[in-house]
Amino acid sequence: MQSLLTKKDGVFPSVCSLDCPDQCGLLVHKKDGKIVKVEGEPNHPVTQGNICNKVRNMTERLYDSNRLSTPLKRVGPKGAGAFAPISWNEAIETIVLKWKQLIDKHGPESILPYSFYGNMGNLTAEGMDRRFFHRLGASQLDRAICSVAGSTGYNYTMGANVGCDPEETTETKLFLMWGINAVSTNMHQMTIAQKARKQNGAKIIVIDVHKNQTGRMADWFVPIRPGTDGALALGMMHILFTEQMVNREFLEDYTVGYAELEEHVRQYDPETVSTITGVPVKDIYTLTRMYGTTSPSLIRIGNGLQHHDNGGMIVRTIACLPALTGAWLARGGGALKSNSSFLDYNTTSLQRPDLLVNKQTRKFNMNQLGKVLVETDPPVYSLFVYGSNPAIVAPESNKVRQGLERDDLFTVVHDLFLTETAQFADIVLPATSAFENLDFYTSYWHHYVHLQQPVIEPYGQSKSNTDLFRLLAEAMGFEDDALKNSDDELIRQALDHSANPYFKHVNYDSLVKEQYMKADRTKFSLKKLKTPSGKIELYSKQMVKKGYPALPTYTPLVDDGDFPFLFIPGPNHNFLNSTFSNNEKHQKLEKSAKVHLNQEDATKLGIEDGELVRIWNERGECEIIASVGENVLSGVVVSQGLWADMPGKKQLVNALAPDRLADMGGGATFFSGRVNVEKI
Ligand SMILES: Nc1nc2c(c(=O)[nH]1)N[C@H]1C(S)=C(S)[C@@H](COP(=O)(O)OP(=O)(O)OC[C@H]3O[C@@H](n4cnc5c(=O)[nH]c(N)nc54)[C@H](O)[C@@H]3O)O[C@H]1N2
Ligand SMILES: Nc1nc2c(c(=O)[nH]1)N[C@H]1C(S)=C(S)[C@@H](COP(=O)(O)OP(=O)(O)OC[C@H]3O[C@@H](n4cnc5c(=O)[nH]c(N)nc54)[C@H](O)[C@@H]3O)O[C@H]1N2
Ligand code: SF4
Ligand SMILES: [Mo]
Repeated sequence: MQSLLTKKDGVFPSVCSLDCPDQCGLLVHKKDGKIVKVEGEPNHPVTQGNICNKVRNMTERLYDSNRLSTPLKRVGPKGAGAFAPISWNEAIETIVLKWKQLIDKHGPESILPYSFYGNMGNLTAEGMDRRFFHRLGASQLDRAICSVAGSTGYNYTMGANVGCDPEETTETKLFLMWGINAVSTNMHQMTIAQKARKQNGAKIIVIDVHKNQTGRMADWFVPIRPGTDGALALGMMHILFTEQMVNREFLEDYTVGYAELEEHVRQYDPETVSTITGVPVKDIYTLTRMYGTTSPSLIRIGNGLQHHDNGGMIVRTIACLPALTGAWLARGGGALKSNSSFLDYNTTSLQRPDLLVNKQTRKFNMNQLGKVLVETDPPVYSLFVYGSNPAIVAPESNKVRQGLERDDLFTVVHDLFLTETAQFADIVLPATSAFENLDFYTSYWHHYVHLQQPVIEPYGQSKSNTDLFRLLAEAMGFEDDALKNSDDELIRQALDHSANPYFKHVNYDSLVKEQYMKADRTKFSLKKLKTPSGKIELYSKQMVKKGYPALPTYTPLVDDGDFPFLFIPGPNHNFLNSTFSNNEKHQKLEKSAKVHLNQEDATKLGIEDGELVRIWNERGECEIIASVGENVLSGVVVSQGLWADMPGKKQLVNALAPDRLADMGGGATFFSGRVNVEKI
């Protein structure tokens, strides 16, 4: 492979590294060895040259004057942000010395890695780091912050993360965007839906708690009370059965338990469901009749609706709907939550769990970082953060902060910026951007795997995650070959995966030639799903074994106290989680943090549009500008964006979010917290 680094000027293929389903093909324009422009790759079969505003402005972030270029050590109190540059040698020696002392005194489980998908490259996010921490014997991290509750629920019904091919949704006639803010978070699904609307009269229905940009673009916006979507889906099943809109042949051939389900959903009559969900009875009928009589129909299941106490069961339930109508049989029909199973690669070979000697090594759920740092005994004495910004993104942020402030906690952060988490670090290490690394990427929405070749040299003294962990392994004296493998070798090992029938034709050499390759979906069969029965499981014995009801069932949110409002602190359009929240360009595009309130509620509280309000509960408080109107139901408040606190601005919404775990997979419950709101 000829290195792109030797060419100082030109336009080079690339891929977006961010944690976004679209995984766009990019073209990177380079001049004098620097990136001057990032645009969409017009030939990319799915993303077709369009990219979001965030990434069109990526050069501002890459060359932001605040980007880290050297390692730093803390020279003031924790959290004060006083740091001095040091050499890589000193940084690595300090870490290794401290870790060896901790291991001698408290064992390796006193060290905890904390990471997520700030860069979705598989080597970067879950490659050499996993090998290193396995070999170290560090405490393990359960990476449950994003989508695991819903995936677990979906898999009870469908067996794996398999859904409709988004490229086929050009033929879809009815889109149910369910708990997804697709205009901001999956823009190409929205582009396809709008094209289908124009070309074949497709309809777009949005079911959400907030009439945001996606809701405003819909043909019909259906507002719903948070955490009640399972009941709506069951009410739809009730009508589908009673009005004979089910496909009995499909149910017979492809599912398990439809007779039990038919009996079971009698209790979810439209009146009962309307009382739970706040959706009017006539709307439940209209919605169901449209769904029951339009083909192909697609339910695009979002992440928002599973960030709830009952998120697993909600997704498990919604995932049953397309089986009732047989929507799966039509091109562009069915459901799409995640398609990641089509692109499963060899994680065992990449991550090498065999390097972990003590299989009983303790494991902590990343959603409870505050609790882990403050309450765990024996304590965690060292935290190593990379590819994540827990001071902002983790729930119960006041508790997280209390943990990060501990004097006896040795914290290392590897990032491109001095994030809010890095402010609390003892040692900060500069990270390369994705454009500086070799890696491969697998989308969780479309069916393509991409190669990223390094386009530019590392910024300043920054190092990639894989280089960093190879360096740490050497400094710790670990001799294992697995910790010396090059990035090339890691990719070859990961792509060698005959167990995935959709992926057999993909290998490193072909990927180098092609740049991106599609999973072979022809190997997919609805009759050979990964459920125990191989069929779509409307009735699940597996769930009974785990203590859940066998049939999809409405479960309410957990009681979170008496505060009057449910609080939904969602992401925003111009940031990606907290990424870009520190870049001036993106802050300007977003203007300011806002909280949406219903007009009636605001009037009662004497709050006017544009006024600063205080939002609080027993976990914390924020002060945010109110946006008053009809975009949320009474009793619901919605904020957008993971902003950091700034001088005079308390806007860290996760100060209010609960760290309870969802019903399945240990998922996060960001959107199930109650708050009070008052005028300041
Ligand atoms: N611009 C941008 N794009 C992103 C991200 C970002 O931060 N910014 N983040 C990326 C990541 S990591 C992820 S996981 C995805 C997330 O993207 P999405 O899957 O779109 O998830 P959210 O935006 O969290 O929530 C989606 C919608 O769910 C709604 N919602 C909340 N609770 C409920 C409920 O109980 N019922 C219903 N029906 N709706 C509800 C919210 O109002 C919101 O409109 O986006 C990715 N893309
Ligand atoms: N209130 C609320 N909280 C949420 C959510 C929500 O909707 N509402 N969404 C949740 C969800 S779905 C998710 S996925 C999480 C996301 O949480 P995080 O994964 O923590 O996401 P980011 O805030 O984007 O932080 C990623 C960090 O990785 C850094 N980074 C990027 N590339 C690299 C690299 O190559 N190496 C290293 N070492 N660092 C790198 C970036 O600079 C950035 O600081 O947030 C969760 N938190
Ligand atoms: S953030 Fe999403 S939409 Fe934007 S360029 Fe990256 S993959 Fe495409
Ligand atoms: Mo996420």
